[in-house]
This record gives sequence, structure tokens and C-alpha cells, in this order.
Amino acid sequence: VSRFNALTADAAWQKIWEERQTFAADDHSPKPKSYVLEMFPYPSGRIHMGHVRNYTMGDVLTRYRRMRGMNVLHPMGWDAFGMPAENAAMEKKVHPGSWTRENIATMRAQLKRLGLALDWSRELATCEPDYYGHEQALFLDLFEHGLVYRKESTVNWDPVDMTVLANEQVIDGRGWRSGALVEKKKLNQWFLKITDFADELLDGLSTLDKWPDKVRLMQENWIGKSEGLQFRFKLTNGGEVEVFTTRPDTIFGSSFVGIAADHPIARKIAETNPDAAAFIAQCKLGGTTAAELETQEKLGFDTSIRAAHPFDPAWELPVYIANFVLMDYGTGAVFGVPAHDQRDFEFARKYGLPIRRVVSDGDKIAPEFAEAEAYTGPGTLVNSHFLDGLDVADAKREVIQRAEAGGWGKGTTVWRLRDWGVSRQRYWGTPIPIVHCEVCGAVPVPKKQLPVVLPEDVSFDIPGNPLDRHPTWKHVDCPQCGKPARRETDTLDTFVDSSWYFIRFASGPSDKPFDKAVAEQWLPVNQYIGGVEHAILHLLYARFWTRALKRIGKLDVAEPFAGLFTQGMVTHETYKSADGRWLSPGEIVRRDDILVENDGGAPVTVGRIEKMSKSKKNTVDPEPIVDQYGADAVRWFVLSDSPPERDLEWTENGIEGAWRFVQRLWRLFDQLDAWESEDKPLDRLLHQTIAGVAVDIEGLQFNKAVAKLYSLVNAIEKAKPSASRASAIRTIILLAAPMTPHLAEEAWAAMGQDGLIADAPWPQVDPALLVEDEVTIAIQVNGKLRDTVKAAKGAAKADLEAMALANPNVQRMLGGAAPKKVIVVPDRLVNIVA
Ligand code: ANZ
Ligand code: ZN
Repeated sequence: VSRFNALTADAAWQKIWEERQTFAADDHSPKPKSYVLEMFPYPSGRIHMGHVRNYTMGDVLTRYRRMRGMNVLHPMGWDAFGMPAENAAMEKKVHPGSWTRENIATMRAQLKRLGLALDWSRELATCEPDYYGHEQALFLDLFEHGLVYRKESTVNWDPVDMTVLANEQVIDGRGWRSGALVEKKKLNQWFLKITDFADELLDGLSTLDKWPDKVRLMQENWIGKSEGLQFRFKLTNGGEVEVFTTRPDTIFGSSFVGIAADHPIARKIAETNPDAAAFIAQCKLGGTTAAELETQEKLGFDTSIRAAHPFDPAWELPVYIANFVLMDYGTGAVFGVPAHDQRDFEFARKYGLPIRRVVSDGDKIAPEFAEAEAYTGPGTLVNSHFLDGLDVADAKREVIQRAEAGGWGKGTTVWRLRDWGVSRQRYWGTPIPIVHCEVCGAVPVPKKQLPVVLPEDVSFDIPGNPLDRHPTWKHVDCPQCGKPARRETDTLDTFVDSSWYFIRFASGPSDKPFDKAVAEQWLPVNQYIGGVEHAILHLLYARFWTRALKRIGKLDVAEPFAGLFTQGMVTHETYKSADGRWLSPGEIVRRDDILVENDGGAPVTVGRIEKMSKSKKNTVDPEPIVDQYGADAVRWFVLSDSPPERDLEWTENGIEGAWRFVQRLWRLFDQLDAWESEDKPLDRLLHQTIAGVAVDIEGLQFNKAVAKLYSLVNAIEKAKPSASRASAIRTIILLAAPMTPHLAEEAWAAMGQDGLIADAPWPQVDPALLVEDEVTIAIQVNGKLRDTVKAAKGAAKADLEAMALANPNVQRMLGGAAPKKVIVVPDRLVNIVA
């Protein structure tokens, strides 16, 4: 019995695919197109199992669609700018460029060993000038069209490392590296006008019917459209404060006005009131993200100013500076309704403010509100004068109408979405192609001078931005007036790089950012596959970038990703030593059925199954696994077992099982003998499998396709020699080819077929064989299942009844008595009433 030798087969076929450019996409093919894309990797060092799973999924779809006669674009590249390269530079004294390029070389070789059907001719790395130079050109296009601007905004400043920190680098108010208390600092930064597209980006979601609902919902919440009322309260100090509310219906339940700590009114008060100033300073210490504000204790400072209720000027509300009011949302001021808003409820409890019910849930109508938390549900207005009896929606409309009629407010929409700040005070990113001139201001670098290339000779020995302290790089002449000027030293957020790479892929090499006509032919991406961690920002930015290009006439595509799939993670058991250290799978052995450390033999406890991560040491490096079992077994395993949207647990048993299956598939060839006879049930199973696997792959339900192939292999192994069996063996190779491509090529060649199986057509289904001519009939007595039997499809009622009455189980139940009644549902069941 022969054995499939993956080691030689993998390398041999990978070489042939590469030499023949088998997977090069054709920009001018008459075939129907399909663009399959997995989110491109960050070159962190080595491929991990999550990559293997992600890229294998896209690969199966690619190979399948090619077999269906499609012209498939399936490219690969590198999201190569970003912080880790600079960290490596600081820690290991290597240049970010060489660190990144070495990682790319390693990971490229690792990906190639998986036998991925990729068009490597389109490979790109965002850190190379022939990519980021085009990005600079696109940035300038947006600039010319007024979609880029500069404004002062606050950053997290690490005073020790002298660097700006991203929000996730601030841990409990301190810099993640230095541990210094982070300060807020105002800097001039570049912004992209994504808010100009808020409506479009929201409305566009409804066209994305091949996206997971949860991702669309996350995008919707992020964009955060709120409709409500904006109006002014008159203040006892003679001034006014404007508030925004989504619940104007609750106006008679208000018991205070809250303003943000950095609201101009608050700042004004602080000038003369040291207590107010101290409170404001205290507010700034805490986090400022919405999530942090949600969980913080609600604190306020009574300004002793009072606000007049708009419907009853004699009714005065205290004005508080409150830590849960954000300056950059709505108007930076609110009116608080403790009975119907949880934050206001907590605040009122703390400061002894009235809690008045104005929306009744069911029979509770008294103004006294004794619940344990705010009531935010639907209901009827009570204790609210002219609003009494209206439902929430009608009451909102009524208040807005009165405010507009009275001229003190108006119905408005506010958005949670903010413009996209793209400035990063970093070296390893795309230089922003702007020159600052004292006379001319911010001047775009002329396009013919692009790319603005990063200088190579930089040092990371001292903190701060190496571009800023480079001796010569930033000193240039103004492109407009020729006087000495200064280059922008901020680089672009790496999310900009990933906002258009799929467009560049689609037009092949070009001296422009992309070829409009060619890119439009490929786009949108038909199937995008990646991690759910990119469900919000990356997808939103890429959608924005695409729409911005459309608006300025560069690319006529509205939505970049027609289909989206978010795959689950790869998990693994975790292990801990007796003294609480995480242990890697390689550091433990099984001895006498218990797990011990292989160094010393101390007992090991098995922890939870968790996402593979370096910190928990439960990662499994794919490369040695590929060495040992071959690419096909690894591919097979990551596709099997779990639905692709769920987590997949990596186990030794699992990969061994996959390897054994690959060998079983190969051994079928020993049975490839030609007999004349036919085997109808096997024919039928084969054709059901052809049809079923196709549906499963198209639906990205790879585990189901795998299960069907398992069943078919089982049936073939059990079948007697026949022409049907030989045909099933030849066909199953085609069906498995997208998943186990190396074995499939090897078998294809062994069968003496011409050409590559990668180019072979998907087998035809014989529809006649899909129709079952046998059905399973349930035999019931008094409605309880007693047996199941096979019967010819469409059998007569009388025949089914006779068969049921002759059934031994039924006879036993009847005990010789005649049945009271027999109910027959053709092709389904016979129920005997005893
Ligand atoms: C009165 C009210 C009564 C409110 C009630 C809610 C419930 P969304 O849906 O997220 O847009 N708000 C407005 N501006 C704010 C700011 N800058 N910082 C903190 N909170 C702010 O939320 C809108 C609601 O959040 C607004 O409606 C306002 O409180 C509050 F029973 O006004 B509401
Ligand atoms: Zn100038």
C-alpha cells in the first residue's frame, strides 16, 4: 500500500504552480470575475495558526471558483508599517526596515509552504515607496478636494519618552513603556473628513446583505446617528447654555443641567472659583473614552448658577459641572432626567436631586420613583402637563414642534462619528506630503516630487520622533515661494495604508495609484475574510476611502467589500506549573497519564482553552507542523471540526486525524480498478456530494464540506469493486482539490490526466441522481415512534399501511387487537391508533 509523501509532493507542486504562474489573475479575461481577499497580514515575525486558518479559507474558495470557470483574483501583501517595528528597533537595535523586510521574507516562505493559490505577482508591502508614494498622491487628491484639514487636537503625551501615545498605550493613566503619568497636550494634527460621509456610510450598510448582521450593527453604532432636540436654557447669570437631547419627551422630568468639565462656561467659572478649578482638574485625570465615563463614579460640582425650565421659567434647575458629560458630543451640555437615564439616576442619588417619573411603564403613574434603576423603556407620558397620555414618539415630536414654534430650539441630528485623525508622531509610516512655509502655510509637495521617501539613517537611541530630530530631512525649500521651509514630520496612521491596498491589488503594477478601468472591473471584492477585531475601524476607513475616491471621480465604486466573513479564532489548552507560570505545549510531557514539566517532572495543571497567544504560551507554530504532516493535513484540519465563524481548538489528535484522512484518501487509489458493474447508491451519494460540497464551499461552510467528503470516503471504502466505485474515486479527488491541492495534483498526475487539477473543471452533477427514490417512513403507535423503515418513494397508502401493520414492533404493541385507526402521510409516516 502506497503512502502519500507530502514532503516531496508539496514542494514539487508548489514549484510547478509558481513556474507556470497558475494563479495569476488575468486583467483582460472574458470569464466571469471573482475577487477573493483575506485581510493582509502584519509582518510581525512568523505566521501563526490564525493566519493559516484565514488564508486556507480564502484559498479553498479561490480554487473552487477557478474550477467553476471563474477568473479569480487572490492576491497577498503586507501591512508593513507600524509601532512594533519601532519597538524592535529600540529593543534589538535593528532598523525598522530591515526588521520588517526580514519578517516578510520569513512569512512569505511560510505562506508558500501552505500551497496557497495566490497571485504573487501583485505582492505589495505598504512600507515600500512604490506603495506609499501612491498613497501620498491620493492624500493630496483628497487635500485638493477639501477632504483633508489640519486642526489642533489633544493627544496623550508621555513626558519621559517624549512621545505621543495611542489610547491603547495608556494604561491606567500611565505610559505603557515609561510608566510616567500621561499628560494631555494640544498638537496640530491632520484629519480626514469622514464625517462628511456619515450619511452615506450609514445608508450604504443596508446594501451589504452579504455581511454579518453583527458587523453592520457595530458600524451603525460607531457612526451613531442620534435624532433629537437642541435648545437653549436661560441662565440666572444672564447667559445661556445649549443642550442636546434624544429624549425631549422627558423634559418635565428634568432635575438638573450638566455641563462638561471643559465647557466654556465651566472654564469661565474656574477662572474665579478655585473649587471649580480643582474639580475640573480632577475630571481630567480620569479616562475620557465613552466606555471609561460609563463606568466611573458620577461626580459633579454645583456652580450655583440656575437654569430656567423652558416651559416654566419659574422652575429653576441647578447647573452642575459633571464628569460624565463629554465636551465633544452634542453640545457638551445636557439636562438630566434621573428617572429615565441611568447616569442621571446615579448622579441624582449622589447629590439628592429629585427623581420624577414622567414615562409610565404599565400602571405606575405617580411622580414618586422608587425603582432601583432608571426606566428607559417605552410607555405613556405622565406628570407632564400637555404631554400627558402621549406615547414617547408623539411626545418627542410635540416638544420639538413647540420648541421650534417658540424659537428656542430645533430638531437636529448628531453623530457619534468624528473626523479621522491620521497624524502619527512616528518614524515608521507614510510621510505626510506637506511642507510648512512661514509665508505660504501648509503647501502640498508637488506630485512630480513624490514619493517623499523616509530617510534610512535614523536613530532610536533617544525618545521622540526620529524624523523630527533628523539633521537634514525636514529642511527643504517651500515648493511655492522657494524660501527655506520645514517638511511635515508626522506620518500617516497605518489604517490609511490598509484603506486602499485592495484597490492597488486590483489594478496590478501601475505608475499611478491604480488603473481606474481595471480596478473597476475587479471591484468590489466579492469575498473578504478576516478577523472580527477589524469589524469597526478598518472596514469603516476602507469604506470611507472608497467613497471619497468616488466623490472626487477617481474610482466609480461605492462599497469595496460586497461579501464579508469574519472567522473565529484558533484556541488551545493552556498549562500552568505548580508555581503559577504559563507553560508552552513543548514544555510538558505526559507521564503515567499525568502531565508534568519535561524539565524536572513537576506536575502541571491544565487550564482553560483560550485563544492562542504568546502571553499564555499556548501557541503552536505552524511551520514544524507543516514539516511533520504536510500542508494538506494542516489545511484539512483547520477547515474541519468547527464552523468557520466559531473558534477552532487546535489539538494533536485533530491534526493526526487529518493526516490519517489524507492517507486514506490516497489509498483509495489502490482500489481504482475498472469493473463493469454499477453501484446505484454509491452513484447517488457521489452526486449528492458533488452538489453538496459546492453549496458548502460557496457558503463558506467548510466544515460541512469536509464532513461530506468523509462520508463519501467511508462509503467508497465499504463499496465492492464497480465502475461506480472507480468513478467515485476519480471524482472525489476533484472535490477535495480545493482543500488538499497537493495530494489532488499528485493523484491527478498518477491517473494520467493532462494539465493541472487546479485548472480542471468542477465535476458535473447528474440531476437525476439527486432525486431520492427511497424514503424513510416513521412508524408510530399512538403518536410515539416505534420504528423506521425504508419504502419506495411515492408508495401507495395501502401498501404503507400493510407494511406498518406487519411490523414486529407494531404487532407487539397491538397484542393481536385490531387498530382503532391508521393515519398515513405518504413518504413520511404511518401512525397507528391502538
Ligand atoms: C435628556 C435625557 C433624558 C436623555 C433621558 C437621555 C434619557 P445618544 O443616544 O448616545 O445620542 N447626552 C447628550 N450630550 C451628551 C454629552 N456631551 N455627554 C454625555 N451625555 C450626553 O445619547 C443622547 C443622550 O445622551 C441625550 O439625551 C443626553 O441625555 C445625553 F431620559 O437628554 B438625554
Ligand atoms: Zn512658501
